[in-house]
Amino acid sequence: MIEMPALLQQTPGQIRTQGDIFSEIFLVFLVIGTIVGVVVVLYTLHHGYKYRDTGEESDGFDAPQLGELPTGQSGGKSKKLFLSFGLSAIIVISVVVYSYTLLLYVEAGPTEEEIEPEGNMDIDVTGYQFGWEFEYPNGHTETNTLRVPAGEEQVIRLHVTSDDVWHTFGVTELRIKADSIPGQTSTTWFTAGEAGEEYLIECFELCGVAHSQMVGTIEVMEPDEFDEWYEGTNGEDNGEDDS
Ligand SMILES: [Cu+2]
Repeated sequence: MIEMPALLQQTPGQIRTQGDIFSEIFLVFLVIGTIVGVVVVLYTLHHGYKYRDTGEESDGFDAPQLGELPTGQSGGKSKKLFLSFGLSAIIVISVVVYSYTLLLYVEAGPTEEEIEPEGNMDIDVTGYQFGWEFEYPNGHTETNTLRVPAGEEQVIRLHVTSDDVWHTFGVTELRIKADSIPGQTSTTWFTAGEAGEEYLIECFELCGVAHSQMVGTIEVMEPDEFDEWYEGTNGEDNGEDDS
């Protein structure tokens, strides 16, 4: 969907996670910010030195006297000003367009072509005071533990809502966060990665006395193990991962 410089590209076939995207945006901003910062500081120091007060008449340079107002610039200098404004505008607009394009991808998630045929699982998440309920496509529900199959092309889509007050579902390690608001559904997604991993789920919206205990775990299982577990759950639509 998005063309990236070769340096920043992922291995082909691998889905770019939200973590990848945010690290990349951070890196790009860091590099551009460093370059711009170095140029501005060097330019300032250069001028500070070039136009320093040496006590003698410099050739052709008409330094303002104390109390004298600068009369403005013309010719070459206004061109320089125009150029610097132009360059800044180009840099800022490019960075805005670039981040916005990536954030659109973060919102939408990988496209159908990027995912394996059965690599898409929709899970409903409901926040309540004080915990998380997960409902699988077959109707099976779990509290505070979200079991998911491993796999870099296994995309888990979460549809998050709330039963009572405002909460926010978030997993720092996966760089995902979604509002949990009664009457509304917000969506986020992740790929679980390797089996055996565990991620901490936390509530990121102060929601009451036990807000800090409103935690859960994402357990990443071997796909076979997951299928076995999932088929044993008491839903009506056993064995089907996609709804
Ligand atoms: Cu909460």
